[in-house]
Amino acid sequence: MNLPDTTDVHPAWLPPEAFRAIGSRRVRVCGDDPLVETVRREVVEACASYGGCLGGEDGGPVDLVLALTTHGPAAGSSFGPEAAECSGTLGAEGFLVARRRGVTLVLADAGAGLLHGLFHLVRLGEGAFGADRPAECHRPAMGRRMLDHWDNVAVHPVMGQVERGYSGGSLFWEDGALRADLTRVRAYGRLLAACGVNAIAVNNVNVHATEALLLTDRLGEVAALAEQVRPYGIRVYLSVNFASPMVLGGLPTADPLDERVRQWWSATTREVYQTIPDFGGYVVKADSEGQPGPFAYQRTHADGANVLAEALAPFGGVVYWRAFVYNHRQDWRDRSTDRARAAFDHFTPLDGQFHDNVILQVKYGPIDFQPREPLSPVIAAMPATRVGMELQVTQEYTGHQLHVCYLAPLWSEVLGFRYWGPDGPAAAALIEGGGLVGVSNAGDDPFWTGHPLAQANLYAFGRLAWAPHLAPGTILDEWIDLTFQPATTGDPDLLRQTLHAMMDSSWQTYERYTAPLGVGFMVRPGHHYGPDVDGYEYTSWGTYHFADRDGVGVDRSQATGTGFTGQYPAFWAQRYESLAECPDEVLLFFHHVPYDHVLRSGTTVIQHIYDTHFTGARQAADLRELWGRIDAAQLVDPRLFARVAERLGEQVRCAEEWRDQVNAYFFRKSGVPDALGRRIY
Ligand code: GCW
Repeated sequence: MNLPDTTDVHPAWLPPEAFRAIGSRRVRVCGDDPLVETVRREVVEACASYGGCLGGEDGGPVDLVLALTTHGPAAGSSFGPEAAECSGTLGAEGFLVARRRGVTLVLADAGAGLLHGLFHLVRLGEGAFGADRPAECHRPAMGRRMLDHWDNVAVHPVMGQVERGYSGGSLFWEDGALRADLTRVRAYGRLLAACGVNAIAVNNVNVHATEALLLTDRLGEVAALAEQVRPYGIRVYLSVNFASPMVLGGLPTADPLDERVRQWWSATTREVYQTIPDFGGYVVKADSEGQPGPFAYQRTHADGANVLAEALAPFGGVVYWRAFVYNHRQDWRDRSTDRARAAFDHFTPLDGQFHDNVILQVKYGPIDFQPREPLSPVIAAMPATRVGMELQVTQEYTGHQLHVCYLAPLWSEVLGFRYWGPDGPAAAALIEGGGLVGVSNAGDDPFWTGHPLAQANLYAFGRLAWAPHLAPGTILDEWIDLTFQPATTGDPDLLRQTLHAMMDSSWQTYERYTAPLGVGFMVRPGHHYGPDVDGYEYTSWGTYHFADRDGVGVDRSQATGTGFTGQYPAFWAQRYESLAECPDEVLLFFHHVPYDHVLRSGTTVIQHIYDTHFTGARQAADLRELWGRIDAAQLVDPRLFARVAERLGEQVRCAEEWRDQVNAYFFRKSGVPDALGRRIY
């Protein structure tokens, strides 16, 4: 099988030129494994373009050897003790890179590792073939690095083909049917493997009637998708409806403790594995936003998750059970219910009750993927449970891929957060067992992600899941180097500087012109784009800011509020509780304060709101200016240039709208004028 040919589609971070360094070498690939075959194919293709050659396993001089350690004697012995010592310790996906006496070596214990090693060489480019390199071992920090697709098979009347999708239609389905041509799915798998992702859940966690059938009648479609991504070491998962035994099996109940239900899940799962032997497992959104779940039978979420886990266990599958459980039918007058508390209250009493092959999938913040939230306390509170963290790559709350918002700095902060203070472990270490899950931002758009610069978010998600300590700027450099090869740019330095200037702090810019100080949710209800300060204030969704003439924010203290601060380990419980010590950026998440409250930064809350909104909107306009510099030098593909330019126009407009609505709202509430006398409507 050849590499995917998707000529009308932007190649993202794998343009053919990225393979120039490898493709111009004499290469040997050693090992027998389907993924080693993929490596071979990649090398053959690269050599066909750039004049190199793939040699046999013996004889002849070579510049590059890619070998499984099982073939080590032929390959690695001359690379010294480091290479020899690594053999057998690299694991399923790790690899070693070294260079000595003009030969570059990549060693891996398994095919997936060799493939990751190949893509590492792609990142290194000519750098892999220069001076000697001491042996360097790379292993992923987390074994599970998954993207969830909120794709519907049938177009949903409100949510469309892809729920919260801003990149066109689904890569998998079109108008109710699996796409006839799945070439692009294969190309997607290749891109994902090249940034480190190794799993995809193919359908929406809100499992509607048509999509429920993927588990049974339409399983062949899932198998077809699995076939496309398998050569890139990617396993396929399915979101399933908790009520499947009723909806699909005709049983009168979905009670997880009912024997018939147990048997139904076992038999159904057995069939899944007969069709897709390397199937990954299930993703479940239960008792959440109207989805069915174990509460209907007075059972716990551990009971619910375990019945699926038992069915999957004989085949090595896992169930990702989402912790996004809260009352979405709350009475806004009810001040005792706090959505932020919900996941902790529901799940921590169940710690230790989940089977080993259950992963509790927890959104990084306690509410819902806002541009700024404190970390979910659940991640630190369930030591006897495998916990995974969920990030949102798709920009539901960060500008719908119409705005530039490079999310690696946010994710990096999240992964580095230390629940027990500076001497405790980082959040990344707490999720090693459950891994990282991202809601994908990819679709059938020719640029994959709607906004071409949003490709960097997809790339960064994979890289951070593999290596959470990587600096966002380093990841951005990798993405720039791969995506914008010298052949496609006139002045690479100008391009690099400009993209850094635009993207490095674009998340903070977005934060400045939207909801202030961690209060969140001032978006338009429903689609969640653009400002509507009171849009959710008197609704059932549990996302309020409580602004009145005197102040704003949610009192979640233990002393006088909902007590949410008490869900954190002491180090942060104390800091969040204390008005004086609470970090400014999340102040309104934890406290209701008067407008003249002085922040740690020295300004008052009201002045901070005005200042950040004026600054943020101006910075959005600066982005457009910066992009204009690129045009002058004609550095990038004109279609890409135009797409970015058009979206920057919308970002500037929308940022001004945010600025004016938020400032006007708080001026009218508070009556406090802007100290700098700027125009507020
Ligand atoms: O943020 C909310 C979204 C819903 C989504 C839900 C979830 C798939 O607005 O569209 O549903 O989160 O994570 O389940």
